Amino acid sequence: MKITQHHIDHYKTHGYVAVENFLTAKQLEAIRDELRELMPGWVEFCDNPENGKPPNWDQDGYFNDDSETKFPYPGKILNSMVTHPEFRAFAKMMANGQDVRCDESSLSLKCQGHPRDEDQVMHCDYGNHTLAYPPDNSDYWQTTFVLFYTNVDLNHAPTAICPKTYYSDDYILSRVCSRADRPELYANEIKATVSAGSVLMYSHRTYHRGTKFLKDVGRIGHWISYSPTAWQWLGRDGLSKSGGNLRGPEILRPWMESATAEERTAMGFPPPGHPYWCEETIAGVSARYPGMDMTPYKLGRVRAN
Ligand SMILES: O=C(O)CCC(=O)C(=O)O
Ligand SMILES: [Fe+2]
Repeated sequence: MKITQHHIDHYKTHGYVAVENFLTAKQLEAIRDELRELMPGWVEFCDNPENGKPPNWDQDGYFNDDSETKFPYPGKILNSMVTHPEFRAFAKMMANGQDVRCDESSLSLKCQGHPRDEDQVMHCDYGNHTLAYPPDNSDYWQTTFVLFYTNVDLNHAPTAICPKTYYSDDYILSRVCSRADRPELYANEIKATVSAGSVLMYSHRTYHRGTKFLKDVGRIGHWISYSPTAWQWLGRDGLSKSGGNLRGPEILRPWMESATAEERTAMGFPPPGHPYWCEETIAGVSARYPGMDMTPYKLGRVRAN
């Protein structure tokens, strides 16, 4: 386990924590190989700006649901980061032990001059992760994990975070806080400088912001969010849209067929043993995903009966 009690305590007190070297060197290299295929030129540029900016470096796919920045990815290892057992366990612990599911996986690739090279205002991420408001009640807590696949020092637009202790007495948290209104949040921010392979974790009740690049360099981060499954107003992305319909490509099937039942559940699929599973649904899902091993759903039915 890379996430230790020390990290858990820090997260609970401050609303965030960075876990250095969360990935092994081997995992990191495998991910970077996938990224080299998926987004040609980005790893090379981020590692060494003398290699020049990647093709279409100024195009931003982060907010485009159909772009290659979104789950599922063509390879195996990036997908396995999204359903990482430590992320699931941590998010579940923060949500008071409830079941959780992943509701966002977005690769964030940016560099100096990029449309998202910006000095953001302090904010909480709940604007696009809940229709309502994140109360100070852990039944509703959502967690964001940011894996960095390239080094982030002060020049690489580190995410700035204001520890929770500076606003724990606030009655409600605003989505955004301007520098003029809350100078102390900015004065006490901490820049999350980390080495490639580290993960930054923050809650949706944690003020943070993106900062500007100070040099002509780039950064690759992977934003992965988890929410309790019980509340329908939580969550950012639904996966069904990647399943293809009469129009648009089907990019979901290879992942659906190769994932474990646990990984599928983490992405919002009905878990084994759920009342959803009956003869008809097992046959229908199996027809849709011929390569899926239906055993866990069949066995779950037997156990539930
Ligand atoms: O890119 C970053 O470091 C932070 C971005 C961010 O917080 C946001 O866009 O909500
Ligand atoms: Fe944010």
